Amino acid sequence: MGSMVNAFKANGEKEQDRSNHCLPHSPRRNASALSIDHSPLPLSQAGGPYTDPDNGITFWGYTEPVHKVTYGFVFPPLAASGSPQSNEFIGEIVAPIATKWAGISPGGNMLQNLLLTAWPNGNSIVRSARFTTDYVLPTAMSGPVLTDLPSSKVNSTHWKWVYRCVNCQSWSTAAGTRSIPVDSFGVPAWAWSSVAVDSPSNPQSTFLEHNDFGFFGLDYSAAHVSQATYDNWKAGGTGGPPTTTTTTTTTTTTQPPVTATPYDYIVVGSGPGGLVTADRLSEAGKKVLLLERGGPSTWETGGRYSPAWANGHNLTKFDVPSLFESMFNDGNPFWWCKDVNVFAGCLTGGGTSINGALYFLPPYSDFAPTTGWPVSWGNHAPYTAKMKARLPSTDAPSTDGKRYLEQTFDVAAALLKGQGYSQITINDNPDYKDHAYGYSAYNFAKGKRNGPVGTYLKTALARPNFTFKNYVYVLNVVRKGAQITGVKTNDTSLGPDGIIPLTSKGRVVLSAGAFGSPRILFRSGIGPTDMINIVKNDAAASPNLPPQAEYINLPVGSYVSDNPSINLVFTHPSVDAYDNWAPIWTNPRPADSAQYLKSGAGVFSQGSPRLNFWRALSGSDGKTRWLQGTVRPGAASVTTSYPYNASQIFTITAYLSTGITSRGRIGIDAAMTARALVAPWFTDPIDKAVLIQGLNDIISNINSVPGLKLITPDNTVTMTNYVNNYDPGSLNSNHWVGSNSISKVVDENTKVFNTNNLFVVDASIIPQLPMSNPHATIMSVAEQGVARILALAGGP
Ligand code: 6FA
Ligand code: ABL
Repeated sequence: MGSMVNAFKANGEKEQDRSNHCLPHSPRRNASALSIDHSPLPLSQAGGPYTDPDNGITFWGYTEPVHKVTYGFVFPPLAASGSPQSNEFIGEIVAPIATKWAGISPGGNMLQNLLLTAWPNGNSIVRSARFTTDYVLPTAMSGPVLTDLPSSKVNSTHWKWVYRCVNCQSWSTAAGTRSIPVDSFGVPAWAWSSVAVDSPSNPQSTFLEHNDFGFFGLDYSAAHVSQATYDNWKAGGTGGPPTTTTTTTTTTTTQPPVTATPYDYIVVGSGPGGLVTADRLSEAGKKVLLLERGGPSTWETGGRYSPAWANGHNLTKFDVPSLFESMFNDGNPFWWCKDVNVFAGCLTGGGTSINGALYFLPPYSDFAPTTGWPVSWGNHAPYTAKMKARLPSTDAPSTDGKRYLEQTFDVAAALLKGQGYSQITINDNPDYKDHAYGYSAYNFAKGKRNGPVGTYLKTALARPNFTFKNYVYVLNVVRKGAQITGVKTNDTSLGPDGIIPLTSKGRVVLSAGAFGSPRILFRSGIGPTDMINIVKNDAAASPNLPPQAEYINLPVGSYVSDNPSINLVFTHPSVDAYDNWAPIWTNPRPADSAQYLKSGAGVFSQGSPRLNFWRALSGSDGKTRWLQGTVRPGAASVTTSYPYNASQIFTITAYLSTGITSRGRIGIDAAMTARALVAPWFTDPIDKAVLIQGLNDIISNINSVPGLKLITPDNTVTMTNYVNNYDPGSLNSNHWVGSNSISKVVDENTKVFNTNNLFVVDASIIPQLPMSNPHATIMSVAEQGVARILALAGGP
């Protein structure tokens, strides 16, 4: 692809690239997210004060451990209450020379934020303030005035940019004024690249998207010095004690000792796996504690992040189905996990509170012995039936029973019929997955997101033996050899050192997701040696590891899969691209929002997908692989040489699913960020060949549908080249499974091997990709998993 102007969002990439390469996250902005200030990030990611020996300036900042770049800030004194804050700060970026450019967003997210980027050019630093409202290359930001301070330099090992930034604490955006939270806690974001910018002498140079990014917690309220000290530093002066303006009074009152309540079961994570598990355990009368690192989501759970147009209607972003697409272009997406470098929901409901809500009952093949499930799991249907009874699906979610915005359904149905597909009601016939299509099925009810939060969590919360806590980050399990005695959290009000104990026969169930559960295991001394060594080298985490003789070596993080997926973008004159969903949060079509507010009906009661289809394909290795397709109005990116009508675009995403043979690996880096160490897509070239075949089949009869036009790829690119040149990170489908595969890391009762009382129930135990978007399969797995845990002797 080479360098290009629109480098943050390179041509041919699809939406998922945001998850891997841009900054999808940001700190909170509303009441529910405020409690993130309770530091849900592991301590190892929190910054603090340090003095730069070159200039004597005391900065508050952080050296991220992977690329070893330091980002620091220092502010003038906080204004007296009621007065406006000063609008400047001094900052620095100190980077090893391998850093070809680095960037910092003090506000903590890429969109709508002050972004400072810098790189070396010969012996000088070239830098700029930039801004963007979308995940594209940020461009010059008007307002900020940058002055380089004298200690900026480039030498053979490092470059350092020390700067004063004026008009930089607050800035205007189309959505109002944004500010750095100078009087409280913030989560700045950094971006890093090993690829040089296109024209290093030009501050406005284009450059390719960052290779890496991350976050750290910073107490901005502490990062202030006296005006005299600040004035000295901003004028290039050095040294001087940092006369802090905040005086801390040490209280001598002794707090009463914290007492901890023991539980029969501690479930970690309130995603689909954790909610089913916790509900069923509490239903059985056990004393259950469910811990969730994030905050509330839907209105019913206490979430209050609502669009202005729904004021007074008790509806949040997580309630209104059509707001799904706005998850990806919000300036303050506090719901993404900040220490997982792909999309993952860190809030009540986990992924099910932010996902597309496609809900497909698992076919028999999801649990067939050939897929890696133990034979004893073969009779799985009763568990799916239990789930279906609790959470029914609907493919006509509007409260008036009508379907809306169905043009893409009609066009895609015409195409598929020509290839011998039959229309079915998808969840009436879960095993019919070859040449079948139907209306997209969702977990919505009464015009709103429902999922496990609206069902399982609700019944659990009604029981006196069930306790749910938000904003509690589980760092590790506490264990003595094989016996788990409790969990260590970041919340010291819950027990001495944040440790919550188990009752004598108690058990812990990890449901922290395909990235979160492996990380907890590594931090508990369970996993491959290289991962435990990373924990050992982390000053904050290492003291919590058990003695080395008690490490449990298991392939945690291996055998990972996710669907490789490719977007095809089309136009058709009948299609309403629904403004590509862009205005739904701020400025929706008035008739549609009014209809929804009045009766829960209309376009707003559905997500974005309109049609799903499946077929089987055979590979040159004699194996069968299934392909799933999802059709939706709009598109994340269009690359075409054709003129086209943007109001008529729609996307078919093709996912390769059950049967894929590629596998990857999940692990942590030195910052304890969970990430794919080996990407799971196309490690077997036959997967790629089969997907290309499937894509070619999808468009094989395109000329039989009058007016239908494929615009991405266009006729200058063959399908094979389109797939070959697809950004690898963009193949991500957010359907990660397998990092604690059953029979490899957990036994057939979901118990972690070589432990007495530690279990995992979430996407991570699924040994092979399910047929469809996975959350229904995950919940149904949890139904069987928790039944087995309850049946297993020796428990509470
Ligand atoms: N799946 C579907 O079936 N249909 C869809 O339409 C669909 N769409 C999406 C989607 O649009 C996006 C953007 C994403 C990211 C995923 C989608 N998926 C879809 C996938 C589906 O949501 C996931 O496969 C599913 O949620 C995974 O379920 P798990 O139970 O395995 O894990 P989660 O990540 O949902 O939940 C883990 C929970 O643990 C979170 O709430 C997290 O905050 C919490 N947690 C993690 N670490 C923790 C810790 N250390 N301490 C306390 N809590 C922790
Ligand atoms: C899923 O299962 C996928 O994980 C999501 O990626 C997908 O949504 C939903 N279901 C709905 O089909 C897409 C959005 O439609 C895009 O707009 C978004 O950019 C993309 O997810 C991000 O991965």
